Amino acid sequence: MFKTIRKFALCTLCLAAMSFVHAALAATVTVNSSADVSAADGACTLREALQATNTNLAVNGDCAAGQSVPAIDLIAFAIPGSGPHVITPAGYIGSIAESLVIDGMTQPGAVPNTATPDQGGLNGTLAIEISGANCNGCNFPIGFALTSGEAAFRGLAISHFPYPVNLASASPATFRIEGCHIGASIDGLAASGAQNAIAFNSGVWYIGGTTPAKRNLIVAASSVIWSQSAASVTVQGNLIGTTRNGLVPLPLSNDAIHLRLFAGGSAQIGGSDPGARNVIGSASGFGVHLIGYGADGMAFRVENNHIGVGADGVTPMPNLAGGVRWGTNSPVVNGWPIIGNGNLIAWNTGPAVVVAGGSNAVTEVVGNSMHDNGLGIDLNENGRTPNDADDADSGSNLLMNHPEISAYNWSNGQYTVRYRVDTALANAAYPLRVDFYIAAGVDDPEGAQWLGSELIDAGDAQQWREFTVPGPQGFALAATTTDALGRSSEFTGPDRLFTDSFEVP
Ligand SMILES: [Ca+2]
Ligand SMILES: [Ca+2]
Ligand SMILES: [Ca+2]
Ligand SMILES: [Ca+2]
Repeated sequence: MFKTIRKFALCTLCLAAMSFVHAALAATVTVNSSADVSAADGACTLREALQATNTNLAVNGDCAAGQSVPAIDLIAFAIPGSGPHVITPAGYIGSIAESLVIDGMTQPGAVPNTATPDQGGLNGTLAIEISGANCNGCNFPIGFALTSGEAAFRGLAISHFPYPVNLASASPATFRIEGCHIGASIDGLAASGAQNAIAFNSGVWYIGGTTPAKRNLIVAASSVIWSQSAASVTVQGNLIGTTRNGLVPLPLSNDAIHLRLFAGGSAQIGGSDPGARNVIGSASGFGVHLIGYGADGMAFRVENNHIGVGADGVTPMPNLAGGVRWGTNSPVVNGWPIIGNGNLIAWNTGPAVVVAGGSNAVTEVVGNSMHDNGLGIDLNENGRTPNDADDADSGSNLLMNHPEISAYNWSNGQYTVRYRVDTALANAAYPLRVDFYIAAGVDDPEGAQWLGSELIDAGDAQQWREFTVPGPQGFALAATTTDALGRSSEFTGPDRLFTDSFEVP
């Protein structure tokens, strides 16, 4: 019998690394007052500093002039006295008109986070808060009017605004949110009144990053990140729906990350870098909800996150509707979305992963660790879908049949599994890949620990076969089928009959 153990390569289809050329920082305009006035009073306020960097003129004799693009101006902070310093504008401060970094970490007393996602929550200290508590009718403190270059918020707590970071206009510019508390208190212990913390309908967005100093804490009442656009979105290293320790839920009433992306849009949530992991929990909707229209399938990735579980990988932080949902009615071109490469998806009330929207909805779901969700993988969003003879049915991921395991045993450190996939050649793209996992439990047939995989070539279609794979003794197994065009099945099982003996059908 032909048999191949195929090593699972983490990050088989990573996005090409993106790189950006940074212009040198140009003029630095230093804010030395937490007041909100614009007057020749010897103090440079944030309102005046924004004017100085936008107009590239000195303001009131108090704030130095910025420089013109392509220079990227810096607004720094040196407010006297002990912090934290709260800037409480009485009205909208203004819009960023050209490239600019507003960096709260420059304020004495601010300490950047040094904890990696593996080490847990955030350990830094912010020193600058922009609060909307006195800003009647303000949706956000500072808008974005730039149409090129980049704008960044760094090391800021933005609180008491309904939409703290908001881009309503069309812009191809780049936007970075790094080391901030968005919609969270400056101490990182409470939500602070945001509806949607970060909302945009265009642009190239980097929310967080793979270095500790870039990790954000982001909470909201509705969705943390919301877009309906052709934006490009990279979300890495953040704590979403939790306090700064990554363990205490701060509930959301909608999806935590809700991205309805049109052709040209992309989403990278997490990534193969260990520093890319997000913690995503506490949503009444899904942890990550991606909806694609005419999407580039290579441009949707959810990898290496904790979804429904805290930063420690243990503490439940469930998303009620489920972990991740991919939905589309439009054909996906150029590859297919991937939900895999080490996500831990646990404790969600609904399924760990939903693929919905008919036969155009294609998503590879491989290499995750799942347990204690309402269901593992749900194709067609209708609960467990049984296999059908020859796999002629259609629907999300073509309702790919899962492997039928007739028997398995364990000896000498490995499992021997007798199984087949009842999928006729005409009804899938061969070769099929079958992935085996330690199941979360005999009654919980979600793949909790990936063991190995093999390919079934066209010549072996629908035949019973044996596969041997190393693994720890005494567990039930789970398995999925994935065809050569990325269409994954639901999980095999549960089957309690053969957990401790090998029986030939
Ligand atoms: Ca002044
Ligand atoms: Ca400028
Ligand atoms: Ca189903
Ligand atoms: Ca089927």
